Amino acid sequence: MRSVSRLNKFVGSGLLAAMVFAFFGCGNFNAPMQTFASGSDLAKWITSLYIQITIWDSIVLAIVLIVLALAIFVFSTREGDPTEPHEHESDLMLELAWTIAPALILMFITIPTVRTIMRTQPSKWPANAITVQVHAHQWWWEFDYPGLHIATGDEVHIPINRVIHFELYSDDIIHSFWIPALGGKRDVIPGQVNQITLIPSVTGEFYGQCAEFCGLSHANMRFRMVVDTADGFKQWVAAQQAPPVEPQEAAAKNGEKIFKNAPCAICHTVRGISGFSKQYDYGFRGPDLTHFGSRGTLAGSIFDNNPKNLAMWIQDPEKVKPGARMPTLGLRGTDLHDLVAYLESLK
Ligand code: HEC
Ligand SMILES: [Cu+2]
Repeated sequence: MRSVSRLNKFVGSGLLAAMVFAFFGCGNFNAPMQTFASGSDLAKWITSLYIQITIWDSIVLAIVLIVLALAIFVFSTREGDPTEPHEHESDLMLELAWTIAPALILMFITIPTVRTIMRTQPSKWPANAITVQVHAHQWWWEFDYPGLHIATGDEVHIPINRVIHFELYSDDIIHSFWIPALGGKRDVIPGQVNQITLIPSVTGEFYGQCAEFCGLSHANMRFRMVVDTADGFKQWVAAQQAPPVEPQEAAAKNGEKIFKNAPCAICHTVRGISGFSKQYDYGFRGPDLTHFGSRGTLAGSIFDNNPKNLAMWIQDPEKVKPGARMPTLGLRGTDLHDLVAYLESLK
């Protein structure tokens, strides 16, 4: 029997169903980390390349499927067909065609690919670009604005329609800097400074993620990138440059004392209260907490920043984030409560 066997039919329809499901999965355009949002020039170039290649691939797929269908349903020998299929020794035209056609298709794919690679690796950027130094740590991101004297952890603000130049440093092992909606990704390598330059074109909050396996909490190494309006960015910069807020309530005041006397101050900077000298950085330095209360998330952006999560974090960092490089310091009860009140007051 030449008819399609039952097993083949079963496998075939299974594959078809899987493809349909996968296709619907791609349709969720509200996902915070999807790459089709194209929130910057860089992301647009990459998405456009992706679409071009997908179009060429789809044309090839369609041609192959049509030829395959013709071979199976039109040109195959039927049962009881007396004529033998005729043999082709060689056919010059056919051979030329299937040599030249793939070469052309490869050319259509190669030229835009190489052009996009060159475009996304500029060696020059305008003098008024905003430089952000990104330091990757196991397992959190530090953002320094050398021109603005600001340092944050896990959260980076940039203004819309300005050239943003990220310099990528690693303080330990290889990480990869990736903000799916704004383009990327680029390796962050110890001893080498890589860079990414982009112009954000929409405001909003976007999630970034380390995209290179870097140890136990690799999957917990996220960050938030907030694209502000020009005015919003100015306000944010002014607020971050301001000295830390003086605690007002009794609990927060007591919390400040605890912070100064506990080992927290060895690893964390709160400007004017505790300083961390990069000279003594042995790999366990923690994020700058000067304006910690103004941030939306904590610990590699895996928890929302609220008193409950903060208390949970300080009580036992390892328990909620495997391998976390912040020690458990045995704080509980009123001490913990007051310390949390202090940190959250640092708006
Ligand atoms: C040995 C150094 C060290 C000490 C001591 C330390 N921390 Fe940390 N802390 C870290 C590191 C490293 C991180 C980042 C961990 C991560 O996200 O994986 C961190 C993260 C944090 C965060 C989250 C910040 C953010 O933006 O994500 C807070 C808040 C914090 N620590 C508060 C404290 C407090 C309060 C104390 C004192 C009770 C303390 N830390 C003691 C190293 C330390
Ligand atoms: Cu990493």
